[in-house]
Amino acid sequence: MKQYLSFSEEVEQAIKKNQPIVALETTIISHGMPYPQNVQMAKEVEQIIRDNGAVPATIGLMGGRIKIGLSESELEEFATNKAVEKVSRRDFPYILASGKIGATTVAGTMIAAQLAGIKIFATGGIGGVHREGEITWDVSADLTELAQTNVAVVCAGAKSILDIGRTLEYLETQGVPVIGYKCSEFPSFYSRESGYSVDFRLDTPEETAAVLDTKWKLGLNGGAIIANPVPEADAMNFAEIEQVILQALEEAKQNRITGKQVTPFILDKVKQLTGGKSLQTNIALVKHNAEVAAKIAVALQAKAN
Ligand code: PSU
Ligand code: MN
Repeated sequence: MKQYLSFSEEVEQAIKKNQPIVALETTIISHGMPYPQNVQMAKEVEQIIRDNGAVPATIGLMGGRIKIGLSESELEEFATNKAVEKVSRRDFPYILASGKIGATTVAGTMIAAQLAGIKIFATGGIGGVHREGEITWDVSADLTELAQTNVAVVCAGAKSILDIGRTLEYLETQGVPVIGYKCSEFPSFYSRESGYSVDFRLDTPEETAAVLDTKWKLGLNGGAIIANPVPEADAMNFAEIEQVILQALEEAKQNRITGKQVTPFILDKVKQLTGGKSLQTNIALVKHNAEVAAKIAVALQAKAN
């Protein structure tokens, strides 16, 4: 297994010194946002994690290796190279064996983080059960990964491009705790509300770390969702975004978009239809998640040291 991993100097030092580390994904860079906002966001998010006492480890696949921690030029590569593939669980063997460049999704990043011994991961939103998933069977591999891999995902909930109700039901079946960080309602990415409740509300990094520590000490394998709503000032109106999403979903259907293209297609449409406002909200919530994730990583590391 070790032959497939390669660590940046910063992350290697952090592991040696038992410092808290936060994993970050690359699909959000290569398939989730346009250039140059994507690479700017990636660098800023890393700095926010450092400013909050942890070490960032952005994860991606290159040259047959799973890279844990990327240099600035590697981040730039993920942000600009059109050949970057989107990598979930099923894609690892092909991308690594062929030496292609691959950006990890939430599922892919969880797998790599677990291999590297990293417990906390910050992102924007998770994939889930798509609307009309009962017809298409489009259920993100993020959910099955959360069921089995011991990494906590700090996110702003799930986008309402998804069927949030069915997504939460699936997580319940698979035993994945959905924790509201300073909130009782599950957030829907662009907005702070969704109409659905979280399972447990926690208000501090220490309480959150205690729950995670207890889960894994009990041997209850699998991840957890730490749902951290977008800051009030950056939030979008729930009803307004719903109209945009309905239009984006309709266009995806008309264009017969399927498989791994669905999520990137819809994200791009939403961005176009909101005149870039959704991108601003997206960046703000990722930064907020990075800050909270770093604080939780610090609290969790304090339990281990
Ligand atoms: N949701 C977002 N932004 C994203 C993604 C989801 O708001 O960039 C990405 C994440 O990498 C997530 C993936 O893991 O899309 C889910 O893709 P799919 O639905 O194909 O599993
Ligand atoms: Mn899918």
